[in-house]
Amino acid sequence: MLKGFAPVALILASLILALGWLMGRTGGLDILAAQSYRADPSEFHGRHLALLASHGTGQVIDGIPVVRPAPGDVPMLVKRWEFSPALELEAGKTYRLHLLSEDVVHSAAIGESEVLLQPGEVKVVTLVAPAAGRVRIQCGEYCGLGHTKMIGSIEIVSP
Ligand SMILES: [Cu+2]
Repeated sequence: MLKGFAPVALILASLILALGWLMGRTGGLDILAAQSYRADPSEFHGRHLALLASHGTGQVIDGIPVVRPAPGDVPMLVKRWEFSPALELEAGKTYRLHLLSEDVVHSAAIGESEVLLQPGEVKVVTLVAPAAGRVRIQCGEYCGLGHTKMIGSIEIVSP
């Protein structure tokens, strides 16, 4: 009896795990595409500053300015140990995060996806803001002492 049950239990357990994985995937964030291009750092800085000036909310989280960008392109500077700016995104809208590392190799783990960030190369991550809550954005490449605390802020707001 027990002898026959063990393989069945194993198969059942695998099925449950697979199902959980699938649900975790579909329940996650929609990352539509990731592309890359090379950028001139000072030109990129200019775009970043322009975004802060035009869409900054005036708030600051842990020294990082908060921006509520219009749907579309959002230039984000990445460096030890921050993602700037902090974002407020509107539920259901599509954004293209342009991520540029200014110092060493970092990565951006967003939802279930992760893109490697080499200095000088912009990675574009297209995402649809989920219905509510926060989107986790975090560095996944060891980049020094503050690495484990290198977590950006993306909050979903209603229109
Ligand atoms: Cu890191």
